[in-house]
Amino acid sequence: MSGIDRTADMTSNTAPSPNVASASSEDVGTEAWLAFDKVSGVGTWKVTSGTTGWLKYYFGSGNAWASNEYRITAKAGELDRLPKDFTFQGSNNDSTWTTLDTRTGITFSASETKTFTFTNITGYTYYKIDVTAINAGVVLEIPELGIYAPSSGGFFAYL
Ligand SMILES: [Ca+2]
Repeated sequence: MSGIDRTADMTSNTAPSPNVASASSEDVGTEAWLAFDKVSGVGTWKVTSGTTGWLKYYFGSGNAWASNEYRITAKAGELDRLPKDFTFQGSNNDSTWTTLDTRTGITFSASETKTFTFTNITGYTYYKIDVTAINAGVVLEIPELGIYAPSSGGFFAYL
């Protein structure tokens, strides 16, 4: 079953509503939403400093997707800034998080999209990638993150 990127084409951290992008830190011009703007070559999320951090996406109240896949897309350069060791987590209250996938030693080639799949049938309104190491650079950066759910049967509206 092929998945679909369920994130919106974000134009700010809070648009289009009700989607919200946020991060552990973000520089001016490299805010969280730029990892969800569907453009990998220019817009990118970057922390203010350091090699660790998290990037979070909220689908809005009641909009719980049962994601079983996410994809990270690299730019043409600065590949050493991308996540090497990280977890992918889901939540429905932005407080209690469930680790859905754990990766170590990941590397990227220029403009590559890497797909990470895992087993999950629970719907979550919040997802985040929590990065604990990058490859060699001094600052963490994610050009594009897609949060995928199955093309059918993946949506759970908790009312
Ligand atoms: Ca982007």
